[in-house]
Amino acid sequence: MKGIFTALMCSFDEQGNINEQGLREIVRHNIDQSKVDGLYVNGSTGENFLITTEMKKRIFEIVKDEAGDQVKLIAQIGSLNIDEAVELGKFVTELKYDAISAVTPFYYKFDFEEIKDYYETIINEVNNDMIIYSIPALTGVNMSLDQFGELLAHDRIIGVKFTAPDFYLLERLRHAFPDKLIYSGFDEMLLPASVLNIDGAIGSTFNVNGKRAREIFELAQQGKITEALEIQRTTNDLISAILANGLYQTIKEMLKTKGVDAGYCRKPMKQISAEKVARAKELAEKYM
Ligand code: HMN
Repeated sequence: MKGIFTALMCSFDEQGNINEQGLREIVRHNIDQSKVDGLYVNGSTGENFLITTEMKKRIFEIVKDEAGDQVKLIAQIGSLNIDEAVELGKFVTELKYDAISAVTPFYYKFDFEEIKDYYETIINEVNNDMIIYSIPALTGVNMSLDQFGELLAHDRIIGVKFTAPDFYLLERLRHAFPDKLIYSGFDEMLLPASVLNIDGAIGSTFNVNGKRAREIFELAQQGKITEALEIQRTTNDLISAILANGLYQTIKEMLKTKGVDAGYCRKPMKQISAEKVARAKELAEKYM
């Protein structure tokens, strides 16, 4: 379960329906071209919070069918509707996903007792390993070292996807939990996270920059920081350009340039202008 995991995109048509063939092509691109170690399915990048339960299930099925056992698969099943989280957790466990992951419950400003109960409810009902998905910038949920510790005390809570720029907390977590899996979530900060001995990374831009991500991660593990920084700089030139042009839309347009039918984003995400589509093509030609 270590290494580079792509936060998988999903291909939707212009009406917002799943484009099955396109999704399969995205999976193949990540496995065959980028050679990533695993896929993180139905996370933020998969537009998970914009789709129905049935669509989530269909995506889990298609990805498993296409990927088989070629790479590790983590299913993001977290939901404000805890019944949905449990239902999806059971569903992907039947499909033989390697682990589940759940975003911290958001919107209602739950206290830690409620957050803990959410994770315990899911792991008591679903017989699979759990990776906490912490992304405070989007959820508003900031957990302390002690609170992470209370969750990680469960044997079946095997790790954290840590998507925050708090390197002090990341170092403390690594030090306190050497046997748990810690994944970094901000691709633009992969090198400093790798220096702190993370086990892997989960990122959206790996859909188009997976090879560089692996190089950064592996060079850092070998202590070759100057070489890794060079690649992080190139990566960050790309990430800055992607963020300025529209994150998920630009990654999809870059994939399309390479013959992968990545489709469109779901509303309320907008479609980008022709000018931005052209910019995405330039980025694909330069960086992929
Ligand atoms: C997911 O759940 O899809 C990803 O793991 C999320 C991942 O952490 C990405 N975060 C968001 O998209 C909000 C990053 O890869 C991010 O897109 C990248 O670092 C650019 O800022």
